Amino acid sequence: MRERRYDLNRLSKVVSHALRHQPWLYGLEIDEHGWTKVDDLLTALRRESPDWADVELSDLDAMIAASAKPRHEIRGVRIRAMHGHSLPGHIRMDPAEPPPELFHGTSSQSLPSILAEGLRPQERQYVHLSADIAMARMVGSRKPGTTVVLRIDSRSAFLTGVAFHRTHGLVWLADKIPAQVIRVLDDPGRT
Ligand code: HQG
Repeated sequence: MRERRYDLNRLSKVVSHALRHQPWLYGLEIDEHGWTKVDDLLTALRRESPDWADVELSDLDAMIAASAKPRHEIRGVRIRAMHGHSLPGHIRMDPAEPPPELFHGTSSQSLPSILAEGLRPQERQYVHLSADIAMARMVGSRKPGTTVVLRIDSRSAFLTGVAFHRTHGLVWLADKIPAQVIRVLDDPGRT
C-alpha cells in the first residue's frame, strides 16, 4: 500500500466544503440525495491544490477511516456528505424513528432564543442532534461562550409529527425541534 502523504483532516474539510456547502465552486453536481461522482470529486481536488495532484480513491477511503465521526460515505462510484449541508434546498433523507432522547450542544448565548422558539436549522438544511452527551458537548464547545447541552425528548417530538432522519448512529437530523421537548441538562459538565 502507498505511504499516506496527505493531511487527511485538511482533505476532509475541503471535501465537506465541496459536498455540503458550495459544490459549484468545485464544478460538482450534487443529486437530490446528496451524491456526486467520486471521479468528479477527485478531479476537483486535483485541481484544488498541487499537494493533491495524485489524490485517488484510496485517499478518500483513508480519510473516511481516519475520522472519529462519520462524515462522508462512498457507495459504488458515488460519494456524499452524511450531514451538515447548507446547500439551497433540502437533501432528501429517509425518515426514521429516533431514539427516545437525543442531545444538542450549543452556546449559553443562544439559549434564550432556543427556549423561546425551539431549535431551528439556521444556515443548515436541518437541525443537527447528537446521539450522546459527549458528542453534543463537543459540538457546543465550537461555539463562543459557555457550552450548554440540551436533552431533547425526541420520542414526543416524533409522536407529534416532527420528521427525523438518521444519518449514522451518532448524528440525527430534524426539520425543527419545538421548545416544549427541550430541557437544559442540570449538569452540563457531567457525561
Ligand atoms: C443554534 C458539525 C438561536 C444551534 C457538528 C447552533 C454537528 C439557535 C447554531 C453539525 C436556534 C447553528 C452541526 C434558535 C438553533 N435561536 N440559536 N432558535 N436554533 N440555534 O453549526 O448543530 O463536525 O449550523 O444551537 O458536529 O452546531 O462539521 O449547527 O449552535 O453535527 O461534521 O444555531 O456540524 O458536524 O450552528 O452543528 P451550526 P451545529 P461536523
